[in-house]
Amino acid sequence: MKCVIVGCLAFFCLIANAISAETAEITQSDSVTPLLQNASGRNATSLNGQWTYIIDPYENGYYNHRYEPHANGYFKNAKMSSPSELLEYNFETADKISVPGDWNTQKDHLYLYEGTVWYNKDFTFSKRSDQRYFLYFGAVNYKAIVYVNGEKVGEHEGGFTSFNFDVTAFLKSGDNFVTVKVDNRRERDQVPTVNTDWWNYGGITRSVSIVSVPQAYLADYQIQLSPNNNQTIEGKVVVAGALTQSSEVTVTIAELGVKETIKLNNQGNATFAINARPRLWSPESPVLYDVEFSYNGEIIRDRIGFRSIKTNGENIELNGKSIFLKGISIHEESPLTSGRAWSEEDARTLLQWAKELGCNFVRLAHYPHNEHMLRMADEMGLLVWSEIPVYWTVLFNNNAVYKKAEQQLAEMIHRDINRASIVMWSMANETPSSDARLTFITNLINHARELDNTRLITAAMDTHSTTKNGILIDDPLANAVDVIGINSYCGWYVSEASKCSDLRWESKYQKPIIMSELGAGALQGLHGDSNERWTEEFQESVYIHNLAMVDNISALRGLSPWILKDFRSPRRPLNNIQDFWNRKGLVSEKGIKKKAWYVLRDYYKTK
Ligand code: GCB
Repeated sequence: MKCVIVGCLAFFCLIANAISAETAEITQSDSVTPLLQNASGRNATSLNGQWTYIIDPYENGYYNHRYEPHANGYFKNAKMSSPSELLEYNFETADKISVPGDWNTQKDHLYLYEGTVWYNKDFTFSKRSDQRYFLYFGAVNYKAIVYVNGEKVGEHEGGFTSFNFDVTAFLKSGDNFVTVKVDNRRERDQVPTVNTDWWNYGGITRSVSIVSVPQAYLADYQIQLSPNNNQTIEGKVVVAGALTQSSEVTVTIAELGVKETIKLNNQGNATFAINARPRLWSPESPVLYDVEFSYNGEIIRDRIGFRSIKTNGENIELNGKSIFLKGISIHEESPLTSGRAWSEEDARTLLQWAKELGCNFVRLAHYPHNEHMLRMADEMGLLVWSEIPVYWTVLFNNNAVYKKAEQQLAEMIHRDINRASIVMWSMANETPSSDARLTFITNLINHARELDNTRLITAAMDTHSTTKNGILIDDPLANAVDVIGINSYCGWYVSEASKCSDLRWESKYQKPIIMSELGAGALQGLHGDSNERWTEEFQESVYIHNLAMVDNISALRGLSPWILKDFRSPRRPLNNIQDFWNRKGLVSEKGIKKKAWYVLRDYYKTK
């Protein structure tokens, strides 16, 4: 038996075609039950659909008039038993709202609302004594306090990551109700903080379901190509609950002739390594295999791609070959209707646009996107940069804020660890340089590498020094990442488009560079001179000169211009031009292509 260093699984002892069992760690945050791996691949009852809601700006449903938490808040879903009784809320007669979905675009009067809204859903359920039940939320922006049948089951903070609670003890056979207090107020000590350039869409923005698993269940698994040997598939399994029933997990990949029985150790964990020769996943050939994990009567199905990603000097290597990342940045906003995107159709449309543009890469900004985006990227063959909302000026010297960022990082990695498309975890966007910021983000990087060091680490930076001919990349954070992301708005926020082509970039670091943002605003349909701001011609010219500029950056290994589609932002009030839309999209909010679209598409044809 020999110990091999294999990236994320560095502590794994591998025996060819054999299974070994060791203790592995499961990611968990303090406030919620550890996230079930692949909730969407398990037995589940959907709670999507119409919920009732009550707007509660003063939080009457939570605090009494002395501002003490209510024992009988709205979460009790009380009913008036006699006309003389006073109850000033009633979910039964309340207005309805769709889940998933943000409230801002569903209800005109909530367009700009930030605060508390109570959601309630009545449902009937048939409970089995041999099952355990998890109430699973794809995401709630920003804080959720969750109740089942009037009892609190847990709370979660962070608007873009999935979470679940074990509700076995709270559910009953027959009539049940779930109540969620959703609060999307922006606060200085949150991640993100008060100041962003996107709409603060509130609500239960992604799917809700009750997932049922056996009493002893497979809680987590990880499966991937060994970073050092493309004839080995390796991973780990973690079982939770009463461990007495079964001591084996079976992994089947029928197409590869794999059926392995993995022996668990007495803590219910095991690592494994299997000899196999999968065809490798890549944008040209996004091969996915049907993988089944079975344990204690439960079969969990997943679709898995196998590939490797590394840097080598200034190169990024996918499956051992240098690659140039032809990308575009994307916000999680519905392609034609705006509002927070959440559906498979939304994901398909957005990513299909990226494919049409000639992309092999997307930067999913500025927070973890819904799971459909990642699964669709796996299917369609798009490499992904996935990011947490450590954006601009979060409180870098505040440890509680650090913990929130770390929790979101862990939740993002945990949910998406098995997606071949994700090649990069991004820690931050445009954070002003300081010692506190460097410590904060370096700690995040260390944490990300502990959880997953099979992928690359990046961050989008915008602090550089100027030189005689141009710009020197010298942000100390660049030392800590694998790939340097650079946001630069030559011709829009600085300088003039025609001067950008001659700008020379130098870097102090021998690392790959991705131009993670560049761009300019244009109102689709507005035409004029290329010097006239907001015209399509102005944006086109910025693209032409910036693409000439980036061609001179010797370590450039990709770009993801800003941005695929116009998106809503309260920072953008200019009448008749912006009207609360950031206009840097290559397509309008209605999906109409602007002139710059064709410039980028033609550029990618040459790459
Ligand atoms: C940036 C930010 C992005 C903004 C963009 C803009 O640098 O990273 O979130 O939306 O600029 O349009 O100003």
